[in-house]
This record gives sequence, structure tokens and C-alpha cells, in this order.
Amino acid sequence: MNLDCFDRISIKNLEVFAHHGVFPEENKLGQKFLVSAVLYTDTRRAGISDDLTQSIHYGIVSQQITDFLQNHTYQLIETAAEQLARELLLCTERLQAVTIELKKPWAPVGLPLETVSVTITRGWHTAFLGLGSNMGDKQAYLDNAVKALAKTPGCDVLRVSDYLCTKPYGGVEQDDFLNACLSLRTLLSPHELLERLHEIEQDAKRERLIHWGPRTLDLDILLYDDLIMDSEDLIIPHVEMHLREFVLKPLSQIAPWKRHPILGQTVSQLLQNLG
Ligand code: PH2
Ligand code: MG
Ligand code: MG
Repeated sequence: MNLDCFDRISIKNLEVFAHHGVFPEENKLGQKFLVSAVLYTDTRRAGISDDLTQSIHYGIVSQQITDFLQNHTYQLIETAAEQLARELLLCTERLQAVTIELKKPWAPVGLPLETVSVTITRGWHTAFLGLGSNMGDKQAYLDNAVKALAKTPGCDVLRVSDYLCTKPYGGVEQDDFLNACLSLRTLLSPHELLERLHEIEQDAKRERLIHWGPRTLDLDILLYDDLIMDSEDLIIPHVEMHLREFVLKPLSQIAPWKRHPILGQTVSQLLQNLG
């Protein structure tokens, strides 16, 4: 999600009377909120065709913002902004990302401030996942994982590779694997996505007995946008993806052009390197 490459449609200081606040009086009486939104999208087609259906109707978005803030009551402006951003991203076609600034000019803190506000930017991310199974009904485990991801709120499965039968890699004596890759459009952060993958693995009765041993289902994050991230429990890009034919072969079916953000080579080049 590189925001610089998008066009922007801006809504400034939309006034909404709503009931968000930590103090009970705020929930009872309500107060004025001012909402500014930057909608990141591609206006090129609309700009050429002069056709509103090729763009985002800022009148409809303004109404959605108003309805959403009036139909919910949150304690925090952080939560109101977060949930509003999510709602807009889920229901607005062509909206890639959004910046929301939510101001509370009458914040009842008893001091003469002009306004308080939060500003957040949220958007759709593209992730590539590796799937593997080498126990039981391998195909059913992969099928169910794809279905579970497709049903996950804030996740859309874009493309799924063929399921390929592969020899076990890494020295542990075990049954052949069925491997696949898929691409995903997601609102989840990398760690939220990891947590969801662990849940789906758990639902497949995955037991973590032997490192690199047999498993009903293994779901790995390979790439997440062009993010490079190192943390205790999650490293992106996946540290060994460029060495594994069982990853690169299915990945090259759905994204041969995708460039590894550290190595600088495309998936199809990385696959060729394996010889
Ligand atoms: N996964 C491993 C270890 N070895 N070999 C194949 N062929 N496919 C896998 O998915 C696989 C593996 C650890 O995640
Ligand atoms: Mg793995
Ligand atoms: Mg894993």
C-alpha cells in the first residue's frame, strides 16, 4: 500500500451530531463531531470518461460517514475512527485506503482547547500465503483453509494456485506434501493475519510435535505488500521462500512478476535460480 501512487478525493470537516465519548453525559446528550476523510483511489478512468460510476461518489461516502457515526456509540474517538475506516473500506468499491480525521471540538475537558482529534490511515493489503498438508485428506485440508480465509471478515481470496504434490524438504522422513499458494486482499495487519492462520491451523487439528514434521495444515505468510519485517514470531518475507521449489512453483503460477522485496528478483527468476 504505497499511498503516493493513488489519487485523492477529500472531504473536509463534515459536521455530524453523534454520541461517542467516555463520559455518560456525552452518550446521553451527544455533541458535534467534524470528520475529514481522504479517499485514496485511481480517478484516471473517471477523469477520462467523465463517468461517475468509474469513481467514488463523495456524496454517498459523506452520507455513509454520517449514518455510521450516528448509528453507533463508542467511548473512544480512536474506535469510532477505526470502525468507520473499516466500514468505508468494506463497502466502497475502488477505495484502496482512507485517512480519517475525527475531531471533537466540544470535548468536555473543562479547558479552552480548539479541538481534539485522532487521525488514522487504513487500507487494503496484498498478501501471498503458502499452504501445505501431508497428513490425512490433504486436498480437503487445503480446500477448507481456502474456504476459511475467504469467509474471514476483511479478507478476500484473489487467486489460488494448483495443488502440487511435492517431496518433503528439510530432512525429516515423512509423507509427500500437497502444496499451494494463494493471494489475498486483506485489512488485517501482519500479526492479525498470522493469528487468523493459527486459528485455521488449529481448526485442522494441527499439532506442533516435531519441528518441520508431518502436519495436517501449514499456513505461512510469504509476502505482505513489499513489507520487510523482523519480529520474534513473524519474519516477512518468509525466510526460506526463495529456496523452496514447493513455494516458488505454485507462487509462479499466480504471481511470476512479483519481486522479492529484499533479493530484488521476481518469483519466476527465483524459481529459475533453483535450476
Ligand atoms: N514444509 C515444511 C518442511 N518441508 N516440504 C514440502 N515438500 N512441503 C512443505 O510444505 C514443507 C516441506 C515446513 O513448513
Ligand atoms: Mg511452512
Ligand atoms: Mg508454518
